[in-house]
Amino acid sequence: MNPILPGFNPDPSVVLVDGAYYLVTSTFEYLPGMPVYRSEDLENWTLIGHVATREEQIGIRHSPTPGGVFAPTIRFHDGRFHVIVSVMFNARGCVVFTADAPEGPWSDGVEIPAVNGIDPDLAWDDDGVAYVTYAVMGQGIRQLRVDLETGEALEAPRSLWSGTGMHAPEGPHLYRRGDDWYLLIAEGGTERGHAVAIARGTSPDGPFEGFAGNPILTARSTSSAVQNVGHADLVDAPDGGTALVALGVRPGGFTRSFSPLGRETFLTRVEWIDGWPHADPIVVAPRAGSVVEELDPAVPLEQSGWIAVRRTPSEVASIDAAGRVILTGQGADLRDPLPTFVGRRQQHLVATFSARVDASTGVGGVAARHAEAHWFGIDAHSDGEVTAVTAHAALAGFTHDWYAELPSGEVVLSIRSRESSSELSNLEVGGDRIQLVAASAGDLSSEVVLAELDGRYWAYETTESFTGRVLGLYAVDGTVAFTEVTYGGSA
Ligand code: 6LW
Repeated sequence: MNPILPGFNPDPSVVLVDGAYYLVTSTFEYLPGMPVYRSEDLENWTLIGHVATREEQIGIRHSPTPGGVFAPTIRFHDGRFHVIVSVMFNARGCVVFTADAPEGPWSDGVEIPAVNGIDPDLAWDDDGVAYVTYAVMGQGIRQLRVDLETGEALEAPRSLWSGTGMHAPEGPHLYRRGDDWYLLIAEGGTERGHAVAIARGTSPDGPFEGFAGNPILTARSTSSAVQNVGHADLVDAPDGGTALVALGVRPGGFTRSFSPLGRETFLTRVEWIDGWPHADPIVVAPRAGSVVEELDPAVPLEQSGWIAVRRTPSEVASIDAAGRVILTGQGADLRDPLPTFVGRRQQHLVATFSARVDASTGVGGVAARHAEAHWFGIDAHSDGEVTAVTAHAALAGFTHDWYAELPSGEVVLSIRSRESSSELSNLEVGGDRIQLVAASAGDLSSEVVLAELDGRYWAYETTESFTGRVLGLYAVDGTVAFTEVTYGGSA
């Protein structure tokens, strides 16, 4: 099964504790931040909590897209789980959180002001001294010893390795194996050139010597269905071998290709030969069949993977006694940095998201968000006479609307996407194809397709965000009630 965590889940970091694996990923401008997934076999994962359940832990209220939570590392030391992260375009900077249990609660976090870079890693030497290894654009991989209780640096940052000479060495992780220390990094940039490289030394502070066989993993210049492979972490596999988790995208297209879901988490195996790791190429193997998931109002939105922009889902939405999701608009749409929007990751290349909407006291509907300048949606407003339905597409500062009228009353609003052909002879050159659809709830045969969109323009490659597509509910004005909130997907 690959991806193991479909939908945007980049920069995976994983730790093995007492026979269970715990994995965290980047969440940028969304809350709750840093989902913690648990698995016993590295293939089947369950969301068990989040590191940042309170906005104050990461302070992203004013961090512009694509800032926020970049690339956390999860480790276990002295009976406690640790997650270290850089919160970008934000005063908190590098923060280390701790918890007794991986599902939380996680601490408020200790800032480490001396780390002025991205992708911090945590490792400890035999004396229990903590090493933070991180990346600074243009300066390679750097490191310093830190007092994790106070966040104070125990020395000035040192240069550790600048990789094999490729662009953007980043995403470092440091491991001890026997008498050796290994420094794993990503390089080449988190686009099609991405790659994983490794170096070895006899102590955690180096010197490190690069492996002559680097990169140990990349998909660049291949026809692999998973591209951008990089930003990896190593862990002992259940069978005693070594496994590697990495980010990758599943682009649709011919030579130019586009990834609506963003960077997902994939798994592969590693063999050690003469003291160096060799990773198997990542093979895409989506779960067979299709899923239909209807929102269960009895489960808090956060626990079923719902997220919101710079606020927690429970700050944006409530569930009323009848089990309806209630959103109250503030006069702003998804262009706003604090939109009234709650959503969930699109996890399949073929997906449908729909809700039954009572817009008799407000304006709201369903939307797909990538960023403030990249989203599309369809909303409704009913008065006693008609239900006015408007589809919107926002693309890099341009917006376009389509309008239809249905009989007054509740409507079912849907977003449907399907893969486009990857043949050059076909005019559908990549990305996916999207329909924005409305129907009267009492008469689904009244269905109107208001807009058909070319999904190349709402993809990881074209939007300003580091995330992927998030499908959800929004309100612009007044109070809007949603029922039958349903996600369906395949592949
Ligand atoms: C992350 C960097 C990268 O900090 O993209 O994949 C950045 N690589 O390592 C955001 O995910």
